[in-house]
Amino acid sequence: MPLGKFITLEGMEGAGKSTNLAYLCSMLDAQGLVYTVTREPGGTPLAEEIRRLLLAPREEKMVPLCELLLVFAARAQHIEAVILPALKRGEWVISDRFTDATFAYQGAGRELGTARVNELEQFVQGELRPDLTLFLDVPLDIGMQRVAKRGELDRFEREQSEFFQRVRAAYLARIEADPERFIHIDASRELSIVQSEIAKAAGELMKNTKQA
Ligand code: Z5A
Repeated sequence: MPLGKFITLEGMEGAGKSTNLAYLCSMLDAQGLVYTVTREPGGTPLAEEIRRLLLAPREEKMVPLCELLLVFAARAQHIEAVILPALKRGEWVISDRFTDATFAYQGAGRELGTARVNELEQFVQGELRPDLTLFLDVPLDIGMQRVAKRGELDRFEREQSEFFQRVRAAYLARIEADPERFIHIDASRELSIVQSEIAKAAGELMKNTKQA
């Protein structure tokens, strides 16, 4: 049985990952593909508990290294319990964020650098990498306006704009380094335009999979 395909969605705050993930799933449904939808941090009951630890605002400052290790602890559980079993069953896996977010938020946002993230990526994931990553890009002010409408902000959403500028720069650097895997989508445009780009990218992957 060939492995399923692994697609990740990444984006700036309020870029519309959740909205577009639902759209991507509707495309897979239309093709009759079997898939698992999941998210990071999270994706299993234990990893969701770690997610709550990571997102909840608290009085005690969480040091960046603790944050990094919690992210990878959740990921280790998620990969072994959900992602790998689904891929081995031949299912597609769609994850709302994955390790590119760690390079962006912990590596750049928290200024831990890429070397430690690289080491942990190799240690925790082995050879597992996404086949396709959709990066939804919006200017900070537009994204934060969208997020503000949702009410209470989580620990990341409370960060200053310099933090998000570092996060965005790190995503752009990763896209530049691996243009085959990433699709960079300007998500400040109308949803229908954003979704037509998603349809094109996912359609290519489906076509290539059928031909392989
Ligand atoms: N994190 C990390 O630090 N390290 C890691 O390794 C990982 C994650 C994996 C939670 O992630 C946090 O975890 C995240 C990074 C950190 N930091 N934050 N914040 P998350 O992905 O769950 O949280 P999020 O980034 O805030 O995503 P979200 O809440 O799912 O938002 P979204 O999916 O990007 O947006 P949305 O809910 O689909 O859309 C927002 C609103 O905009 C909504 O009202 C939509 O209707 C509207 N929208 C969407 N698209 C459009 C367009 N095109 N036009 C107009 N309006 C639109």
